Amino acid sequence: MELSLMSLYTTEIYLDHFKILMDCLILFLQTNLQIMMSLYSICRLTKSQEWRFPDDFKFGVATSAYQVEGAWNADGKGVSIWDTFTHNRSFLIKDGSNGDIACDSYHKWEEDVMMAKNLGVQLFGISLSWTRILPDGYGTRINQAGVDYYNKLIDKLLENQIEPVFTLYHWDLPEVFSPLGGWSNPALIDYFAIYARTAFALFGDRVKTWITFNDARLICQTYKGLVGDITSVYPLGVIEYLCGHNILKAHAEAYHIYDEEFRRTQKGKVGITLDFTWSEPANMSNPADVRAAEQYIQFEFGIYANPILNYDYPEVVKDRVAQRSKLEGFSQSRLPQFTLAEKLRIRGTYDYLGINHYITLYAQAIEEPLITKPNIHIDAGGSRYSDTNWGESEEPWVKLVPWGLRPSLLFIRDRYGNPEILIMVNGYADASEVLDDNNRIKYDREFLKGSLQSINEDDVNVKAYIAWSLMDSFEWENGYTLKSGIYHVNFTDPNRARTPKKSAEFYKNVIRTATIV
Ligand SMILES: *[C@@H]1O[C@H](CO)[C@@H](O)[C@H](O)[C@H]1NC(C)=O
Ligand SMILES: *[C@@H]1O[C@H](CO)[C@@H](O)[C@H](O)[C@H]1NC(C)=O
Ligand SMILES: CC(=O)N[C@H]1CO[C@H](CO)[C@@H](O)[C@@H]1O
Repeated sequence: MELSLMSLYTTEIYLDHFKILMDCLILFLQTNLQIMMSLYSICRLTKSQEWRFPDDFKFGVATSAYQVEGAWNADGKGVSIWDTFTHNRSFLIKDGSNGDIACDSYHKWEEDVMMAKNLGVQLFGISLSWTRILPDGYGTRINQAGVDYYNKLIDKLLENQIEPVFTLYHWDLPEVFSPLGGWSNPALIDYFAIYARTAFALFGDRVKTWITFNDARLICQTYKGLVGDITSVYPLGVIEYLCGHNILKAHAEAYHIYDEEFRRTQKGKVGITLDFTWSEPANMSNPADVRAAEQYIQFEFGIYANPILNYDYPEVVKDRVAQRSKLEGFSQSRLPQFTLAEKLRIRGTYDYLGINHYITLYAQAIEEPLITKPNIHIDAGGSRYSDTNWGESEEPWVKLVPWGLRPSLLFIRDRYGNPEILIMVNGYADASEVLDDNNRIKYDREFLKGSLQSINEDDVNVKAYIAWSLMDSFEWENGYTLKSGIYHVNFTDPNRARTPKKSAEFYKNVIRTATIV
């Protein structure tokens, strides 16, 4: 009995202890849960702050005239080199197609604006068709129907609180200049100046961001913006330099026209958009590879950036072309020289810099090639390759290498005094009609992160991200086989129906929250 009482008693004591222990444990867990909860929210906050864009950061989408407008000969539009090229040399276009109708944006512009509005973008990048405004290219007369088209578009954008960003030249040169050798002919500088002045005068009351040229390198180093069959007719290693020389001068003229005649009243900004392919030394500890990478960057980017953001062509470009030209028997360098007055006129002609970044390549030193035909790639002196481990898109040249953007932006910061930068064209291309474009989302997310890291950690002055492209369009020599759009376009449908892809929802959320989600 005693014993049983005793055991009862002890059991009770044990139970009490147990209860106290349990209470303790619960209290312990609760406190820790609270600590963990607050730690979690702090972590989440820093995490989201980390991926949050500054308040003044702007997002946009872009298209270009020949790629979307169609209406190639409507209402008095003149003929451009891309009209001629696609009509007369359709065998050079992957699917034999052309931009005669394209996305039919000449008629469907209102829907385009609504798509941009649905995404919530602050910026809409378009290019003007030179021959829609000045049909003969020379500018002897203005085509009012073309002017009306851009006026309607601008007004609709502004009505929806979207700022237009206008590129003057996105490769559709008036055909009349083709027999003159395209941009290799300095006569084009004056005609471009007339066109630029006309555009500023017509639209500059409402358009505040101007880009003179989209991608000088692609204009000059491929046939894209020169004349139809440039590669077969013109000596490589000569024409690229003549073309670049004239484009730099034409850009500077347009800038000065804006500065002297329009800036005071219109208060806008003028810049140029350049392509930056990042070249990474194949072996960082090998000085020859480091040099090869630097040379590639200077031949592709510095050759255009340096005269504008610094002064004259980069030394290494001048030296190497002069040296090789001499060995080839040229009496002077294949790279034309700027006069002192020209260097000064080009220097500083930017309010910001537009950057197109698509790819990264490894650069490797090679033995100095033997003297053969002049070639800008040989002038650059190196070889490049991409890593087979890099994620590939359906178009083999577009690799998923997001880390190349940051060093490109750092290069600009360090060499050119941290100018304001707009990331203009940066988009993933796939070859199939997918609406669930998960690869595009992955690509965009990584590049947006790269942009944000550059802003937050490197203090690079990136002010905007303009995604390429609002919708699938005519992708130059790839015709309609490459798809870069956030919206799908049905090119077999006479109505060119547009459908948002999955990436539309992604980009919309990024813009709405200014956060990479
Ligand atoms: C990189 O270059 C250094 C210096 O030339 C050399 O010692 C090293 O072996 C190279 N590394 C590779 C992986 O080739
Ligand atoms: C594209 O449009 C054509 C013609 O209207 C239609 O037959 C086809 O189903 C459409 N394709 C898609 C993917 O919507
Ligand atoms: C032979 C030929 O097809 N010529 C065409 C070249 O392109 C221009 C512009 O589109 C047409 O007007 C020509 O008929």
